[in-house]
Amino acid sequence: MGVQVSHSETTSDSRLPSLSEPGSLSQTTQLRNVAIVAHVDHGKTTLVDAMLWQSGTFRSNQDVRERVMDSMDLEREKGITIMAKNTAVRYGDTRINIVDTPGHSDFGGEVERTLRMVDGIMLLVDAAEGPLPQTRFVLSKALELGLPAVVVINKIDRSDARPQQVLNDVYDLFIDLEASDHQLEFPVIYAIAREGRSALSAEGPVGDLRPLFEAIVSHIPPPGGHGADPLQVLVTNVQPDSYLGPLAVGRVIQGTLRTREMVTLCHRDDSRTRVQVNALFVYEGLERVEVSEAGPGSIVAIAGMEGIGLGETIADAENPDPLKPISVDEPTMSMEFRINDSPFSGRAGRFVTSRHLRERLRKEATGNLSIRLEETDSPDRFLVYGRGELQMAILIEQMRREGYELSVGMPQVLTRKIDGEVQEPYEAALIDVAEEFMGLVVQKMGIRRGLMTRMVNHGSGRVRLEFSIPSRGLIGYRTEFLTDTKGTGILTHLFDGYRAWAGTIVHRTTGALVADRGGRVTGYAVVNLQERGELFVGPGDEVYRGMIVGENSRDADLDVNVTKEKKLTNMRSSTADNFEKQVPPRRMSLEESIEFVRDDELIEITPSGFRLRKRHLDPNDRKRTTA
Ligand SMILES: Nc1nc2c(ncn2[C@@H]2O[C@H](COP(=O)(O)OP(=O)(O)OP(=O)(O)O)[C@@H](O)[C@H]2O)c(=O)[nH]1
Ligand SMILES: [Mg+2]
Repeated sequence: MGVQVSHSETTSDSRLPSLSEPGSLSQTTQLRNVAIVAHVDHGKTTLVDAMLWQSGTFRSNQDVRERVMDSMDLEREKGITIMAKNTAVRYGDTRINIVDTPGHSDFGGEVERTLRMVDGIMLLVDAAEGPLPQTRFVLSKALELGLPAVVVINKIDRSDARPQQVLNDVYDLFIDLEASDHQLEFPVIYAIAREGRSALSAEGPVGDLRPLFEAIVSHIPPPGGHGADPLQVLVTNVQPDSYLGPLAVGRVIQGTLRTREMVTLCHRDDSRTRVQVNALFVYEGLERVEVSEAGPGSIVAIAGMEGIGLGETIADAENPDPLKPISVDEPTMSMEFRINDSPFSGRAGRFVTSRHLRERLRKEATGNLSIRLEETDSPDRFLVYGRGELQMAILIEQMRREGYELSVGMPQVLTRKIDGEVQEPYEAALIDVAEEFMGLVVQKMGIRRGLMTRMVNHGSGRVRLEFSIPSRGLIGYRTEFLTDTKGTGILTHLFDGYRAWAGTIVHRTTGALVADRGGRVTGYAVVNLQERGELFVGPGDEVYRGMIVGENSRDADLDVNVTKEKKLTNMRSSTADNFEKQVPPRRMSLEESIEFVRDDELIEITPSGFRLRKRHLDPNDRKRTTA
């Protein structure tokens, strides 16, 4: 939980505020723990901004950037939340701990474990888009844990908002997910998170966020647990800290944590270790504030917890009684991570060996419950298991920025064999497009073995289509879908269980243009080759043999010479007009590259950028393996 903290305020603990003094905030009736959950982009982080402002966390003249909780570089660049993060605000006498969560389905694991920290959720739903697959996923997880919800219909300022219908859909969703009677009695708040405004009815006067704060205080129960009981802290995150060592973040379920006291770390494998609480923090706005003790319901960060793992329990020193360890849904896909062994290896990166790669991936698997690492028979090759292409792309991008070089293969789905039948993961895909694109989308989904299960026409010119489709079929489809719908379509999907293997699905119908020798790309070669397909390189770029330099318009690979110089005898014809005819190269993003590569290809990743290549750089090796 990447809340940025200044360590300068750390002082000796004797004068620190205690969270369990009578009359202080720790009286659990004055505490609420709530997670904000929704489908991607429905406005969670924006709403947290507004809650921070209106609870007086910032000075009125303070310069605070938008979506301040999205503090990671990649979160800001991509405009999405990747990691769940904690903050706390005050409303009157009540302290409200809020956990902002990511809405993208690849990061569903973050949400799952976050829900174990809270006593209720704010379920945000876009007033135009309505409940989408991730709304369903997060709500089902919350309902399973017995949590109550406050429903926030957000973005009622949208011109296409249809809050009443959306609310009906939300009720249907609760019923469909078998919510209890109590869970069905959720309060509803209508909001414009971007303006920090809310109301109790869709037509009602829109004021500040007081109705939302009131709904949280009255509908979400205060934490249970007794301060005098043996200690139990559920660890939901472990973050490295260069000053304090590993910080365990979690919730005090019962008992009281005190600095300098001994505790027992109860590990997943039933082993135990005893350590001392070196320092204890709670969240306050965007800061971490040191305290001397913390009671039930507190969300804390604890220093000195060397060796603690995610989902494990910090328990009483004498009477350790561990909680059930947190588990999250199984991964559905894997990707091969290997060292970079291209001819350009080591040019740009600081960490290039298999040892570096293994250590980094191990660290990731320890700190992220939804990522698993498997070693292979080769020390240069690892299998990383996770939930989706975006999750992988984020990990790769982080490693690249940290100075790693590596190469990765095409994402693979995880199959299972059940009663002799090979099964593969399926997704429930939900597509929202303008009517005019429907035909094309249905056709493309059909090619990818998608079966339409439902169609709703809102009468607004847009249709909503639901498909059941092998996860495999969706790999690589997003870019094509956006092109086909001129960027206006919405495509979301959610893992929907294992079913029979659907047979062959053609992932890419085009071949690659492959450099047949190394050197620098010439403008002359570019002009001659661009009729064959689309080039990924431009004049001056350095290439090596076996590197993919473009997409062939035919289905087979083609070896080409992109370094060809014009013959001297042709010198008289102008070289300038060559440049005019040049089509600029297509520079693919990492996600696009991941969608593009086939099984016999790799993406080479370095701090200075990435390239596509054939697994076998030597054309003779390639012929041998395909023969
Ligand atoms: N029109 C309108 N736009 C809003 C409102 N609230 C948020 N937005 C916009 O919706 C977009 C997504 O907002 P975020 O707060 O990042 O959404 P999020 O739910 O945190 O997204 P993830 O964390 O990636 O799942 C941003 O462009 C916001 O400006 C609103 O009330 N009305
Ligand atoms: Mg967000």
